[in-house]
Amino acid sequence: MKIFLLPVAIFAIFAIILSSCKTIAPEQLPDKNQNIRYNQVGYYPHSIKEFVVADYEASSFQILNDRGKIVLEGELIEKGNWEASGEHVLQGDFSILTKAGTFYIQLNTGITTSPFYIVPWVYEAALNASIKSFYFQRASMAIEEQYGGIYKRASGHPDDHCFYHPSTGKEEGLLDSPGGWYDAGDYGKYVVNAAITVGQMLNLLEMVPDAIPTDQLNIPESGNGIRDLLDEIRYELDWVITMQDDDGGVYHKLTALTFGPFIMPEAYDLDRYIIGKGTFSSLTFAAVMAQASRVYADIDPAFSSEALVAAESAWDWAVENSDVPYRNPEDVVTGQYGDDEFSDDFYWAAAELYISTGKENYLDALTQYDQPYIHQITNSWKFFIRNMGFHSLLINDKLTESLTEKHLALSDEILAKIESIPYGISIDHFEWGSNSDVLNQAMILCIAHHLTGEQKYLDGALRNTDYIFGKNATGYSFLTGFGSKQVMFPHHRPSGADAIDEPVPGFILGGPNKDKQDSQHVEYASDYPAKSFVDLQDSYASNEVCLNWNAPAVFVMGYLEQVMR
Ligand code: 9MR
Repeated sequence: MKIFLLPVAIFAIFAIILSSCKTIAPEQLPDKNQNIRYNQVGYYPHSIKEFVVADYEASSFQILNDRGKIVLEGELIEKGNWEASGEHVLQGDFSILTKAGTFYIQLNTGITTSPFYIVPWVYEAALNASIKSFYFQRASMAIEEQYGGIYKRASGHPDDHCFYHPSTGKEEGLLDSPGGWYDAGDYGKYVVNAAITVGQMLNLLEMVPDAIPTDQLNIPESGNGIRDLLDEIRYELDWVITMQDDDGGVYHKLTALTFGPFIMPEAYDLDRYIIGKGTFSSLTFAAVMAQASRVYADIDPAFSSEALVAAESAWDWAVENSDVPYRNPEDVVTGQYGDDEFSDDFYWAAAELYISTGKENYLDALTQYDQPYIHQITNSWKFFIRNMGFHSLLINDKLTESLTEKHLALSDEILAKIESIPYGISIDHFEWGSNSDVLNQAMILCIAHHLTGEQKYLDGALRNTDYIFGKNATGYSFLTGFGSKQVMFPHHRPSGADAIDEPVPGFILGGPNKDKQDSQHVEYASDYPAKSFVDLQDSYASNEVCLNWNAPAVFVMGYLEQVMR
């Protein structure tokens, strides 16, 4: 018995030490990883383990443990030049090292990386932080010290007396629309981005019901017997549902007329407006509410029924008002999230409503609004909508015969792309929010793995996730608070205004963006698309945080934590 318990105890102590380790700010570390691009958080014992050596001459590498002992040696492989980064790329592969521990990489020239872990729970802390980041985004609520630690703050944006902008079709009155999450680095709340964000995370819970069961993330609802992820999502849904008009139509957003300065939520004094009402917001609302009606059916039947009624009335409104695009009115400059092509939005809403109700009219709508089985990267809040429909149908065993084959064909295309790019990742085209493109493709691959059990899809998802944590042309880890080369100045109002050096942890940054829409405010160090990133607060086009960039990170890490342990 004792012999059996000892390794378990050592393992548990190791886990506690690791999870309580404070991540080290980059200036405390020697700048060791300029040329070696690797997953700075680490790798699972049984995952593929690759790294890249960029623009640097070396021929072999060693993996050393934390006592400096060489545990593995290997050759670097020539991968050619990558047009997107302008770099000459070599690759190292130490997948055969399956031992748990702390390790670092050393090249034959002597340069080394910082230490990283190989452990079965390698993404646990990053996953928990990426969920907790939604808590830090809560509007209309103070972040108490007992939950937020040094990131405690007062409540802001009560949103209990919001004016109707004329674009809503209303001329008078006020809307009580409190709660929900701030969208990003700004303090706006946008229905369409809320919908895709929540939808992606609910997808995971429908696909893998045991994923992310924790009720111990230290949010106010922790310990209530409902997993924290569902409590956190509910905080958003309770706001989203307030955005429905009496006739079923859904308002587009709740923001001020302009973006305010970098101040804390409680210092904000701009008037808040309910703005726009259209087909896009109504359909994405219908989709996510229909999905929520299933996921919350057992834990809150009353909310579940309310959500389904709301979803069907939003759908009915959209059928009657099938072409009402949203564009910012002249006096509004906050995020637009506009769309004027609705067939994919009808498709997602029909898919969720069909799964939830089984009604023929929604099945017919799936045929009427049939979509090409593609993944159009960039602007995922707009273009990933059709994929949301495909994924929910597949996950809920509907139309699987026709969809599975197409999903796998798309996944194989993504794998072929990974093979073709020297960095072993799936994108070479970088626009605003490119990190979410990488993660959305990892999500597609996770679903392919779920459907088939084939290792190649899991490997693809892992390789893309390595990109997020440092195996990229910037060398940054793109999750705040994690990695040895961290982003310190995200475009995130509380992080900029709270007088704490480290940004609020758990946020995925936008990532490299060749279009550099903010270049009048900041100077980028490189013109190469894959390097078009700068860690400056003013870089909203490369260094902002956003809900729909975190959601696929939660999906992917939640899935990996489930299948890789
Ligand atoms: O993520 C959005 C990106 O795809 C668009 O190109 C960009 C410009 O319209 O807007 C991004 O979304 C921002 C939103 O409009 C307002 N909140 C912050 C979002 C992230 O930058």
